[in-house]
Amino acid sequence: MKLLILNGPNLNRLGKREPEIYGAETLDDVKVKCEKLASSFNASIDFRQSNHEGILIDWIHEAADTDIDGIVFNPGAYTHTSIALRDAIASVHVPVIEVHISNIHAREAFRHESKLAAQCIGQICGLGTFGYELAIRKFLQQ
Ligand code: CA2
Repeated sequence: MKLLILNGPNLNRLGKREPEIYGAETLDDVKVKCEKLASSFNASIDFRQSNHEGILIDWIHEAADTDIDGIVFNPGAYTHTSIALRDAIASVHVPVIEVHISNIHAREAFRHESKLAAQCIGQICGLGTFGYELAIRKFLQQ
């Protein structure tokens, strides 16, 4: 089992500002946590972050053309805007779980809508970075 963990724009700033919304962990902390969980189930993860929509699209296509079994995707603010990422998810057979650290439904109105969720097998939000672990567990069915 091989999973791709994708992170969108500004998530490289995690732990540096707004800890009341996103917590104190850095993205590296999240990566280490995800790697530990995956390796305890003999699975491997490829953990990536980009601030660029096209790069995220290329990585989704690449996952479909390689041996990736599932994608855990925190698309950042592209969640609320990107038809191109929606189409990228729709264009591959790899299952995707959308993850948000914060509860997007309890925040500003512009964050309530996800352009991507309907193309994903599910959405996890508001549970902090534990959401990444839950999504990994879902793919591993543990
Ligand atoms: O809650 C989430 O995980 C989000 O995907 C985070 C995005 C936001 O645009 C989404 O609506 C929900 C923001 C990415 C991180 O932005 C930071 C801002 C300040 C400090 C650190 C990160």
